Amino acid sequence: MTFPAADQPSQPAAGFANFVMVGERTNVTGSAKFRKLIKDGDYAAALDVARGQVEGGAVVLDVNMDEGLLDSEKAMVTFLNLMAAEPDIARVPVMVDSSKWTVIEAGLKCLQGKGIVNSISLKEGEEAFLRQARLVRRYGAAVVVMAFDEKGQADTFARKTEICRRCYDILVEKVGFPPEDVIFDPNIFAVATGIEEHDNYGVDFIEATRWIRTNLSGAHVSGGVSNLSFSFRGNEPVREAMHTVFLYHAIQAGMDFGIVNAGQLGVYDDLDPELRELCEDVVLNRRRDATERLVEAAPRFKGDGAAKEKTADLAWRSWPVEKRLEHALVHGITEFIETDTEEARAAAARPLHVIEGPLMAGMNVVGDLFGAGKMFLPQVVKSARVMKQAVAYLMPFMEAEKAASGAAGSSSAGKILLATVKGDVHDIGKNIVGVVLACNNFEVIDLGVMVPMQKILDTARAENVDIIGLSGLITPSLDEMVLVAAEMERQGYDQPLLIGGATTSRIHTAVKIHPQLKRSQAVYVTDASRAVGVAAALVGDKRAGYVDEVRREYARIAEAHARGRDDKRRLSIAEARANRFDVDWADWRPVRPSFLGTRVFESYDLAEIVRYVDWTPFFSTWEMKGSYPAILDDDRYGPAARALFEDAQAMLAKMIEEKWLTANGVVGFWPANAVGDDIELYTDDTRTTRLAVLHGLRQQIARDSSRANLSISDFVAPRESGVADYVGGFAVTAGLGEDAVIERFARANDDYSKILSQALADRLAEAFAECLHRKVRRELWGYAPDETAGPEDLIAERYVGIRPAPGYPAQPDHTEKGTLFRLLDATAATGIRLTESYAMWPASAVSGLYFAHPDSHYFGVGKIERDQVEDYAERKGMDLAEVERWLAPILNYDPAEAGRAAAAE
Ligand code: B12
Repeated sequence: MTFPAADQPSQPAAGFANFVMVGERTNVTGSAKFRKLIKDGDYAAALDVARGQVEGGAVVLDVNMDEGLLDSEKAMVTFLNLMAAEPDIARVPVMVDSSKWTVIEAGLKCLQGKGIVNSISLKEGEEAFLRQARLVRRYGAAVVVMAFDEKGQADTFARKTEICRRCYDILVEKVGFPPEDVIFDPNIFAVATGIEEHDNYGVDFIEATRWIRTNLSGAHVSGGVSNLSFSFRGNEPVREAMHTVFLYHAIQAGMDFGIVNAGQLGVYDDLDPELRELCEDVVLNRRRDATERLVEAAPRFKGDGAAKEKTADLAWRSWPVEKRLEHALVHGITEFIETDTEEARAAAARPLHVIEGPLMAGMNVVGDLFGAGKMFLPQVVKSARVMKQAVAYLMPFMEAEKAASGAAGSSSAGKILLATVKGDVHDIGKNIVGVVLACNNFEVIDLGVMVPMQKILDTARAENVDIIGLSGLITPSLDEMVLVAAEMERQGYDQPLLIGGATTSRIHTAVKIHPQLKRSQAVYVTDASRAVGVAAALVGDKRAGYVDEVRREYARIAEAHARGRDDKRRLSIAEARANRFDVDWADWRPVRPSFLGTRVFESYDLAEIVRYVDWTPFFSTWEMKGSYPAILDDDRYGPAARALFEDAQAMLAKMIEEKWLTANGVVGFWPANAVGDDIELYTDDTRTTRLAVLHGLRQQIARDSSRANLSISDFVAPRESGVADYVGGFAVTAGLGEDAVIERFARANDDYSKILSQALADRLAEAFAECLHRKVRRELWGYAPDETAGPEDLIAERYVGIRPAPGYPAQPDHTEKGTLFRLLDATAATGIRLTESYAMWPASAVSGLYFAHPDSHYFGVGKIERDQVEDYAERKGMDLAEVERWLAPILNYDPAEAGRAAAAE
């Protein structure tokens, strides 16, 4: 069952997209007002209650007429028939709610569209449950299933999940219910009651929700939210905050329906921070004294308490303008920046003085705090956003001044050109570096991604830059960087060259890039924080000394590298093959995938994908090392990590709700067998016609027979075994639309949101790969139909099978993506394109293979020798030199030297 939740005009809070709000006010047991209206027979006013719920954002209306003094059946029929006649209410599906089956059936008969029955349960045993379920099914309605069995209502995680699993199996297997028509209600109970056993009720519900959404495929989760805050009756602000906080977390865990008072829900981000934390402590059972603290604080928030807090927050608005600008910069507040900048400008002799005076002074404070480890990257990027908006405001004044007098020009620390090299699409890292450098008064010219060498060089000359900085994510970019360096030398450039990005390294810079430059110097920079120090050293008067130091260091590295290569004995490819990974193929009965060929997944549900996000790398993108969720409570990073995470959740909710991004994917399966180190794919099960060949590289590190020399082909049954094996492939992206989002934020001078959106799109791409892989294992290939691994297990890779990607250590050859894309017809199917370096566009994309064998595992090919490369080139039908270029980072020899030696023989 699907509901247009995302189309609703008023989504109440961040994190609420795709959440179906079920209006609860048309329930005589829950609303005294509605009860009175129905009892009095005032159906016109009762209809207004329904209308109010719809206007407040309810997507489904719960209608309940269970009142002792009422003829419930008659009241239900009358009200539903009246609702059906009101177009603005009739479009909303009805949840027929009653404990009496006769009332439910009477209600179902009135409904024109698909209805929902609330509820059935195992309370009276399996037989009654089956009977009711079959009737619901006959009416084509969806059903709410309470976590209630013969023993009573489920209150713990174990009981909730056990009952839901039992109901699910009965409904899906015995009654033939479509799983998406099953909505579980695992019971929301009151917390903060003062009874210790109740403290974990919120967590039990949230965790049971997560479990249901992961393990009971297709089913939904709902709950009556107002029960939660029963202890705070009479204090609406606190109740509202508790509901908002609870829903915020429950929805992230997968709760997608909720019976709530649709008109009264707060916005998570807008809650008073203190109240939010107090409520969160209670709902998430984070501290033993959580209830006490909330009870104690609650009266302060009843009435005008919150307003007082707000006034205190704004005390800084009365400070002198310089202090206000500093405060705004340090705290990343853009709200008043134009007013304050204008005030400073009006008082200054020249607009430039505002930049060089209070704004730079504020940024220096930011820089010092960052340097001292008291501010973290996300906060600094937010500060940069404030600075950028202030500068943008001043720009027209400075231009006017320049036009009038020919003056102006600022004293920047230096001019730096940044570019992601040709063939590479990724630029988060570069963007972060750009922001951090700009915060430190460097003028940054960012040429973006996929920048051809000559454009880099021409711009550097035209703009007379002091430094050129190159970025790259994938290994083919390394070679492109070497080419840029060689060309810089040939064309007479003497600017220092900064090298950065995930795939670059000090060794590669020292061994491959540094030797290209005689006039200038290449310097490898690990991260954004270090970029400022390096750039400052390269433009300052101590440049010569710094360069000498780098040169000495790189010479040492190059020597050590050469020694290491000679020392590390490698096996010949024949020896390595003799020590291949041994699988007893006679015992292996591969599962045939549910289809052969490809299947396309268009506009995949982002809300579903979000559940698979691994947040740990998200924090490392922002230079916060530590795993999620512990990082949120980390002594050092905790507050900054939490603020960042909140921003991320808020943006994610918008991304989903407003459909900023589209996720497309394609999956394929083919009959396959290994032939030597390659894997042959066939057109059909007769295995007579070859469709394609996937090429494997084998580890050549010297090993004894206790550990094999691996190749990906070892995980597929060899042709001679006669075993009919299969291989899968996939390509996914969550980044269609990403460019427009980035562009929008760039135009608004909002680097923080720009980088945040990129980092989220990357997380979604990886999560999409994870989510589809799970679907593959359980359904599409179906070799692990009973797998119960939840998202945490997926992150820890606790499942059978692997999905190695071309470029990852098990298959470092990016050109294999060409074959994969042809097999999947990936560009037509998903919109993902390959660049000349085999990077994928949009940047947030992942592609790879699927192997199902239980022994298959990730590994790194490591360095390889020329004998294998020659053989590989022949198998691939490519020139040796070309293969050597693609595999340059893993060659255990210098192709030029080897070529000379071979020619001399
Ligand atoms: C997250 C991630 C992804 C994300 C997004 C990428 C991203 N955000 O960078 C997704 C899931 C989309 C992805 C996809 C792929 N990835 Co990936 N990915 C990573 C991972 C785990 C982290 C990279 C990251 O985000 N770091 C955080 C950012 C902020 O850091 P950064 O870009 O390095 O930038 C910092 C510094 O490097 C420096 N810096 C960067 N640029 C510059 C420039 C200058 C001038 C200076 C001074 C400094 C500087 O400052 C930045 C800020 O501190 C790395 C492994 C790793 N631990 O590095 C693999 C990794 C980069 N990925 C890899 C690969 C192979 C891929 C794929 C090709 C796999 C595939 N077949 O699908 C695709 C390619 C995507 C494409 N569009 O073509 C390989 C690349 C090596 C290789 N053999 O090519 C890596 C190294 C993994 C590995 N061990 O094999 N990946």
